[in-house]
Amino acid sequence: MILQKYQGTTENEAVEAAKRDLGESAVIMHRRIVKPKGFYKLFKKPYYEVTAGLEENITYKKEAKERESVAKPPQEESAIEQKLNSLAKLIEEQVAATASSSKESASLKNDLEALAKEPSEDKEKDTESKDIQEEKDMASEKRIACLQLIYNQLLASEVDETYANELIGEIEGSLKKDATIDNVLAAVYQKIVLKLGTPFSLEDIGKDVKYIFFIGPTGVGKTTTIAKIASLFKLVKKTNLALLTADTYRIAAVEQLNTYAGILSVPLKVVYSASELSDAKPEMDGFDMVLIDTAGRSHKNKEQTEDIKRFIDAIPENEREVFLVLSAATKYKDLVRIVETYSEFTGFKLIFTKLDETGAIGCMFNVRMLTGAPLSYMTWGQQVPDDIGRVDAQAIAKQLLSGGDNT
Ligand SMILES: Nc1nc2c(ncn2[C@@H]2O[C@H](COP(=O)(O)OP(=O)(O)OP(=O)(O)O)[C@@H](O)[C@H]2O)c(=O)[nH]1
Ligand SMILES: [Mg+2]
Repeated sequence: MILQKYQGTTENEAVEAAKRDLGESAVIMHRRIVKPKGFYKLFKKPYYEVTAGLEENITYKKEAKERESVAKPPQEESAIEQKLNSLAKLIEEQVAATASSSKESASLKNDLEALAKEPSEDKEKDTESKDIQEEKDMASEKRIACLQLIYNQLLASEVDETYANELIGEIEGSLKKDATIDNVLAAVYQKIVLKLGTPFSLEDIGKDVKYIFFIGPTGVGKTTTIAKIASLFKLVKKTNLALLTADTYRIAAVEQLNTYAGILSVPLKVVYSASELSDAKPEMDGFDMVLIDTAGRSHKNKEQTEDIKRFIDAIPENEREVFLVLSAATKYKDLVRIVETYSEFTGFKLIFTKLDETGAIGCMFNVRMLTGAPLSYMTWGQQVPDDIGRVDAQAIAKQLLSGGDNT
């Protein structure tokens, strides 16, 4: 893992500097404003600093020699805020308990061995090397106990065993022998943030992309999420947008979106088939963004998913973006089947809804790992437009390490 700090007079400038140096795959791990201290603060303005990370298997343009000098975790990551402090404390206590019991048994073992052995000249030397060995064993025992506890926390957050094992395995292989508990925690935290990746935002879409599909199972919150996103873009960013619905299976569904369209003063177009959607394109010429609602479909019904595919294919790939909306409260086993079905016919970005209904958000990490699809938005309630935000990888990582339900 590569970690590097970048500064700028604005946050954007610092992020740009990171991307210039590490490339587009760089993930922003930490952002802060640095206020100059002491006498110089009178003359210097605060500046922005971002810590950017990059997985080592992604090509980094700097020389390997330079890379070595930056591949250190930043200091502030060793204290990952209050939530992790309690975990660190717990680990310390449990590690201490393990260590003292193993020390007792180790000294008993030593005593027995000493009794069994003939006295010799090398006895002093022997005890010395035994002490060193004992210290080494203790250090590795500490690391193992610490990783075991972190592993348990991840499982409690409902991170899938496969991914928890993979994560811990990668950390175990990269830790220095003298790593402290803080180092281990910071390394796991950073790894999770990197694996979650940079969340996607509609603000990042290319200029050709205009049609935004929202697809997913029934009742996950597709229409509500469209209303939230439409409000943000229309009211805050003043985007010239239109709503379009292909969900004509229930009268109430059109009415639901129509209500939001009325409140926001944006047009709503209803289409009954994929060909009607293609035909509606010229009408959409004047708009910068068209949010498309689709009917909730059972992933088990092939005919229904075919229908969604036809709608998506009615818009050329370079003009569209697809969001797969999933409820964080759905069982992971079901989520696997759902994403498998949709992956068969389209690429997508992930939106997770109903975070207010579950304390264990491991499914977000699992689905991200399973599909490789970028995370984007998450919602945590029924209020339009308040209960939505871009996924915050740092916050998710902290919550995963805090073991769910205690948020
Ligand atoms: N608790 C909670 N409820 C939500 C959230 N998002 C949506 N809902 C509720 O979930 C229910 C279904 O929301 P819809 O937006 O109609 O879901 P949909 O995916 O469009 O449903 P279909 O069109 O029937 O497939 C509504 O009662 C919403 O208020 C959320 O983040 N948290
Ligand atoms: Mg709906």
